[in-house]
Amino acid sequence: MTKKQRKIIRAVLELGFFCLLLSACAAKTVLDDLDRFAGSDTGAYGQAGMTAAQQAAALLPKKQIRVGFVQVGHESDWRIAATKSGKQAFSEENGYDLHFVDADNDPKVQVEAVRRFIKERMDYIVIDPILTTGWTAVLKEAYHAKIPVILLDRTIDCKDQYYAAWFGSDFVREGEWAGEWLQNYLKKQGRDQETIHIVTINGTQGASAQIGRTQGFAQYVEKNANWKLLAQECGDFTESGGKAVMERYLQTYERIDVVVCQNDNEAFGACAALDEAGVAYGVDAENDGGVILISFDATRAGLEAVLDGKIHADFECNPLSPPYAAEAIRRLEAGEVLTEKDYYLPEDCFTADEEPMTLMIDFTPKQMVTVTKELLEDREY
Ligand code: GYE
Repeated sequence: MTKKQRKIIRAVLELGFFCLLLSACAAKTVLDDLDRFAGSDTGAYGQAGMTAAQQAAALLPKKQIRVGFVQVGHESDWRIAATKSGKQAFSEENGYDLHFVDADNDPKVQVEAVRRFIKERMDYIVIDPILTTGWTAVLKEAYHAKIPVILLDRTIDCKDQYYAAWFGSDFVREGEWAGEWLQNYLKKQGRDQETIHIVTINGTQGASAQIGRTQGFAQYVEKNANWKLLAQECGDFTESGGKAVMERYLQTYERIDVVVCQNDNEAFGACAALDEAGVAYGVDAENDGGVILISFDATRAGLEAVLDGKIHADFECNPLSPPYAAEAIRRLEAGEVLTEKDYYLPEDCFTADEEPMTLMIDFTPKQMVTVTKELLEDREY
């Protein structure tokens, strides 16, 4: 081979290598430029359809989606079910790199976690907010960093442009269901003229679940002149909190007819306090003046207590919102636009009554569901 020939071969090889390098760079650019929200001057959520870059990226091997998820804590059975659902929905198998933070009921920890997620450039941020307040500044930061935020469960006071979607429950409606049930139940018992002494054990003060359930039930307190709301203390959605509040109530009030617990764990705490004080409660004791217990969440343990006749009625709050968030992310990744901001999850109202009543609110009937052993076996949480 002559010198000239070798030179030509080297030039061809170099050119080939250069072309390879170029195409690798091009692929990288496609990935880097895969700004899901490119061209959207309305912030993180304004784009419709798939761009050429997105279509090209769809052909490349899938990258893991980095999700920062800050959870309220681990205060209740409901919360444990919600966390389990989140870890499953955002598992490695499903293509996620999940960064999970348990805020242990500390709002400051939640905001700090979100700031860290922004700094670490997560692809998405998922928040179950402890409180409704304190979110605007940090959500603005996420918005300007073009990181979509998905809210689960509790709501926040913040312009809806700062989050992509919310999946959760209608807490006011849950409170109304409880009120409607009690009103009908007392009527059935012929107690609609009797003075009914009610205490409530509220959830974490300032959480939208607490605010909504309180508001919904209050409408029925107003409507029923014979209901006397004695006290509304905070049990922080925990069993120990519920027990401590119930103990105080038992020391303070001579007569209590109804205890409204804003979640199942508080109800378990209330049962423990009633047991210790030797006060009768539950379906069997009721005709002898026993206390009527109402609860929210309808977790497995809660429904077992309904089946045992300890809790009269339990109003479900669905903890399985994370799969909805994962579906929202799938759609955003595909360049689709979410048609709604706020999505309500399906939920039921449970009773041990074999002839469950139909609750009617705003001309919308809600048929209650009787708890059975079979029903419990089929439930996910
Ligand atoms: O009722 C309670 C939990 O935010 C709806 O928080 C949720 C509430 C739920 O700890 O058990």
